Amino acid sequence: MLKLYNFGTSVCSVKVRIGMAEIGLDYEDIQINLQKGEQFAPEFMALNPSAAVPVLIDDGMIIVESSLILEYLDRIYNASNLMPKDRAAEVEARHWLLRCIAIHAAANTLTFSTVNRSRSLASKTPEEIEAGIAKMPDPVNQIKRRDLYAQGLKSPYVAQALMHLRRAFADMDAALSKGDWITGPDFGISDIALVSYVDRFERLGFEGLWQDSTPRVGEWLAAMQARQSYTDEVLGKIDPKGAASMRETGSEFWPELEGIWNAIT
Ligand SMILES: N[C@@H](CCC(=O)N[C@@H](CS)C(=O)NCC(=O)O)C(=O)O
Repeated sequence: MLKLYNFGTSVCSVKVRIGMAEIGLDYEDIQINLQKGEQFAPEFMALNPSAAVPVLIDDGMIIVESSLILEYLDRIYNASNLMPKDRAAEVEARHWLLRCIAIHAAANTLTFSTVNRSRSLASKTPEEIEAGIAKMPDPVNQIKRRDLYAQGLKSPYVAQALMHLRRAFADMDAALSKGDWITGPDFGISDIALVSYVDRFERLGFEGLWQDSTPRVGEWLAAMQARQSYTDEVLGKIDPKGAASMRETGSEFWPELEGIWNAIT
């Protein structure tokens, strides 16, 4: 049986779980609690030295990177039915799978510079925060995390994240002007790959990122949220109290974030 190492609220995990639900794949669900630091356990880091979820195990083969996992599952277990057949649309879909790396980095930046920063500063000592950061295997990710905690929304990583998101939402909106789904008339792998990130921005109370300038993104998100896979893999696996608290805290940052967003072209 497929084994998926994942964590309930992690956007990259949600992405793969939604894909597995859409394909109709059962799996052994192995939870790695990122808040408790279980990603740094030597047994888990032997599977993924980057100390990150998701990790898929298929017949002993270890597969990391959520976009790669999605593409693999669709190809091996779903006759590539989620990949567009049209050549240009397939290139678009593969480009979105690659762009997820920058979009994920943006989700990470906006989560850690706002809600996670507030929570950590309120509940941990500076030494505890630093000890957590020091466990991150990538020294550049450590620098980023320190900066997000030190500067919050004033960090240059925030401007970088917003630059990627401006382009991504504009491209999504343009794509959605031609069809109901990201790569055309058929629901596909790009829709699955993108939804967890956009959903996270909404959960942070940041839907102003698309409401006025790229409204098709919001309509598409609502269509994705109406699918059974979203009900099962997001609503069914996220603590409603935690979700309400994320939105309440995140919304307090929106006025400041909106000012930075409006300055990004
Ligand atoms: N590009 C990777 C990113 C994986 C990643 O960073 N996952 C996050 C959760 S969404 C994680 O496990 N972070 C570890 C941590 O917070 O320490 C992918 O798409 O799979």
